[in-house]
Amino acid sequence: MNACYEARIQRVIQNMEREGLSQILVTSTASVYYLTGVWVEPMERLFAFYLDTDGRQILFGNDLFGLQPVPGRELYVHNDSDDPLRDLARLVKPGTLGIDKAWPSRFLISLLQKRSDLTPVLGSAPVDEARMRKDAEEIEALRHASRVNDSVVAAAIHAVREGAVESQLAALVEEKFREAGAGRGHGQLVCFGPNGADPHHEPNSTVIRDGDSVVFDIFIPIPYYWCDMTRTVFFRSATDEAKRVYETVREANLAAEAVIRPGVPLCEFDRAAREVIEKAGYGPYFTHRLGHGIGLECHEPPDNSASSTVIAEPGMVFSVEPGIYLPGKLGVRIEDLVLVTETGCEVLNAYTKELQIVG
Ligand SMILES: [Mn+2]
Repeated sequence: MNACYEARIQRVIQNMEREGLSQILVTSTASVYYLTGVWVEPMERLFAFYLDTDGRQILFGNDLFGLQPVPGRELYVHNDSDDPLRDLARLVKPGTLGIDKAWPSRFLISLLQKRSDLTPVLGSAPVDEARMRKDAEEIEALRHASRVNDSVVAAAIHAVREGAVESQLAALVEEKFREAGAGRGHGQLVCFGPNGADPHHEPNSTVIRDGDSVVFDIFIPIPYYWCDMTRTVFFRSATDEAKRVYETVREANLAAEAVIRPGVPLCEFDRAAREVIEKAGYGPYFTHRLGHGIGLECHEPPDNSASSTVIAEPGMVFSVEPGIYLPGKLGVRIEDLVLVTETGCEVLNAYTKELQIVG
């Protein structure tokens, strides 16, 4: 088995021992991939990876998934006519079993009905904690995805002109990502003017107007690790208020990035950004947390919010994305991904944050 997977398994086993868990079922697509290199989106079928602290590894899945046996990892396949839990229910040990937070209850309840000697507990933490600290391969994949995003966002901003339509710019972004190797998923928020005041506005047939803020929030996995960057520009002109909002958000983004280093709780990064926005009088209009962890999933631990108790450690990657949303007027958000380093942070996005008036 590839050395990086073996190292990750060992890290998860250490986390299990610390938490007093001797066996876990890992079932989220991203977490199984992280530990095995096998990417399966099982939909309604059963897919699970069993791990115990003796290092026993068993993969359970439908034979349609094309799973292959690998030295060091047992494989049990079933087909659509079988009871999918047949082997799993036979092989887990009595006692406490850590269950993935994402495992469907139809499987969990069925397992418990077959095995009254099991005590299920939430068992995602050992893997989630390992996934929070990215290893060298993951960091390289995340850097690559963000470099691609820099060039896609540049192309999208370059395409802002008279007659531009939100959904057409979104389609252009999609096309650029396919060319760059993004295989699945989609994620582009393109918001003109007042539409940008909704942080999750979906691109539609809105046509650009002079003076609009244009928010590009661009996120996609390439091919497994996500990028996620937001830039806001203005079309042809910007009011004094729009410029003031923009500079406040930019200052908030930079203020947060300036205090990111190991040993500091993540809530302080949110505080640093929020203070800038509050001082400028826009506190009530920064309506969401500062950011989210990212990796094999677009949103994953650690939470980067005012209530986050996580302490920053080298290898963590999360977004820094303050915004100000003025209903009926405009939205401005500036988002980078950052990697916590030994001494501070590395901003993975290089595209400029200077105020730009385009078109
Ligand atoms: Mn984001």
